[in-house]
Amino acid sequence: MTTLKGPGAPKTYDGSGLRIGIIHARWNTKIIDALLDGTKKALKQAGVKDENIVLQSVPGSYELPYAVKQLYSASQVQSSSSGVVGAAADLLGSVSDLTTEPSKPTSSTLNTPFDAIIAIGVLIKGETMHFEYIADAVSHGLMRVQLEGNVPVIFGLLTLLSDEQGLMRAGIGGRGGNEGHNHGEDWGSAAVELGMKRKGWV
Ligand code: DLZ
Repeated sequence: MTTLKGPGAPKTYDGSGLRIGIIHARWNTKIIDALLDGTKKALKQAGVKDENIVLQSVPGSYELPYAVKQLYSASQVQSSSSGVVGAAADLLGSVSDLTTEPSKPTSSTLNTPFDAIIAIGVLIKGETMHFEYIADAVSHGLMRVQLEGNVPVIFGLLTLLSDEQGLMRAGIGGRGGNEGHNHGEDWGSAAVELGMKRKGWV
């Protein structure tokens, strides 16, 4: 059944030839983790291979635009060099420094430019103006990165007025038996569609 809101009936794409980067903030981890699950589920359903999904994290949403830009630049430099040497290796090292996760990009996972990058963050409004400043800066920053870098950047930033809004949008709500909808699934599908459009295949 189609609903009034949302991206409409999903289109089917073969994402098996795509490389997708995901950068997520670590603030509000429970919601982030559910969104990541939804995102990866949609990517895999579209055929994107595990080894072509590179996951990185940053402390908070404010760091997302820089991290997306850096990850994409590193993959571009790497693809135009004949190996992980010189400047490419230096850049790769600085990208790896963005996270403490064990699954850092390696020479084998960062060998062609990404077809799309998904930026995921969860901002929850507090008592101060922090929320407004970060939401505005990140929205504009991500748009700049995608237009100036010529790479699709999927806007996975939830700007929420309450925890409950976040749980519902991550599909882990629960009031009245309604768990909500996991927006990560939409972001994964959007990344595949835009990745294909970037390649000019559709
Ligand atoms: C400081 C801050 C606050 C108050 N709230 C959030 C939030 O709800 N979601 C989020 O992703 N990040 C938050 N941050 C952290 C900032 O995004 C950023 O990491 C720090 O200000 C350091 O630059």
